[in-house]
Amino acid sequence: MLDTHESVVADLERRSLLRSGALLAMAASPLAALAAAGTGEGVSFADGPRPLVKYPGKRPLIRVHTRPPHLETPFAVFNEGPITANDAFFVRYHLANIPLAVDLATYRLSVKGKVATPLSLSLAELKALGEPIDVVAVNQCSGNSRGYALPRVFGAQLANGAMGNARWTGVPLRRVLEKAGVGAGAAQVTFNGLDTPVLPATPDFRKALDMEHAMSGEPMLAWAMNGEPLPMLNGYPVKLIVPGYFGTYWVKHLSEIEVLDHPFEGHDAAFMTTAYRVPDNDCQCVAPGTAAAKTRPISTLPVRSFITSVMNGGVLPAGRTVELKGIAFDAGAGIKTVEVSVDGGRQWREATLGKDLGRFSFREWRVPVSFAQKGKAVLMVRAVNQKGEGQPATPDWNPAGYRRHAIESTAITIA
Ligand SMILES: Nc1nc2c(c(=O)[nH]1)N[C@H]1C(S)=C(S)[C@@H](COP(=O)(O)O)O[C@H]1N2
Ligand SMILES: [Mo]
Repeated sequence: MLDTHESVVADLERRSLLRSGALLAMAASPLAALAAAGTGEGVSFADGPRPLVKYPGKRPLIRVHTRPPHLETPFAVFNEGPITANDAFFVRYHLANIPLAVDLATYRLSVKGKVATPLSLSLAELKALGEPIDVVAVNQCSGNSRGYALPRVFGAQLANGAMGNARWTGVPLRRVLEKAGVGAGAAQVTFNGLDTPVLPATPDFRKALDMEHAMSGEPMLAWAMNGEPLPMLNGYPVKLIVPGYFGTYWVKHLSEIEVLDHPFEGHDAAFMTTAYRVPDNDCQCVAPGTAAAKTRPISTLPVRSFITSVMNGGVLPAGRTVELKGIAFDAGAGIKTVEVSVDGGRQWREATLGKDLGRFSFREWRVPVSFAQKGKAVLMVRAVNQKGEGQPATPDWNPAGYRRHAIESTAITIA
């Protein structure tokens, strides 16, 4: 597996180097910004439809970039069911030195800092800490759907496939911290994985949670995803799961947990203190094109909903009943209602919710609809959670293009 992966990565790097000159020239062209939407994935990319690429353990996924690997799930996958298959799950890394294999004979998870007893746990020792728990939870990248931001923003131009829903098995983070013994002055806990930067000037990828959140019983250390060991590219052998929070906190290849008696800061805190921040106000948004006066770390998932059974540019028949199907999710209050419009938002009808797999999971929905007339139609879906939170009709904006959660429209043809 090591060889295959290395040669795949090397080959991809060569090809992406060859192409990068041409791509840069295109991106710089004023016409690039005008490139039309309307492909299946619907993002106005300067370089046209995005190629699929095959990595070890994965079916062909959309190549966002290759060094480090950044792969998006083709949207049609979300119509296969509420659980995202391991081989279809998206992949995101920030640093190019990623582990291609992890030897369980030498792998250790260290727990250190302001603890009574520092720990160094093998995977077997971690598993022996208590009864395993299970949670079905959505991992969504903060930048999911960034490619739709208007005005456009820097960062990976993602469509809607930088998310996935899986059943995670592991032990609560609290169990591990209790075992190490956390002192009274503990403020934050930091998490580091086995991936490292290529250059010393690049900050390592480390994340922090407040002590209270870390001890809440919700964050967990998972070794299994949908009943299988974690795929290498999704964080083998252990990944931090933070239900309801954006994927940036879900540290992969977790190797180091450190308890601090002060807020996390310094060079290696950049992914908390510089990146992954949102405007510090209620909407976490600013006027399009402006900067935020004050920011805070991104945190929980807003309500989102998607139609999965037909995509932009799709065709549905006139004059008979068809079933629309999709998914909705939030940060864990749970989805209360899903409504669908087939006339561009004038009238809405309630969908029937599918099986409840837990409050952090995708919730499936279905609704029968019919179209009397042939021609163009705009489908829309909106969800409300148990707290009464919904989705804005027009997208709000922030400089990094994080947290898109507007009501989505799907333009189709009735034939
Ligand atoms: N070790 C490590 N963990 C990481 C990252 C990373 O770069 N390195 N990226 C984070 C981000 S931003 C996201 S969106 C999720 C993506 O999880 P996945 O690649 O398993 O889908 O991993 C998170 N955990
Ligand atoms: Mo992310």
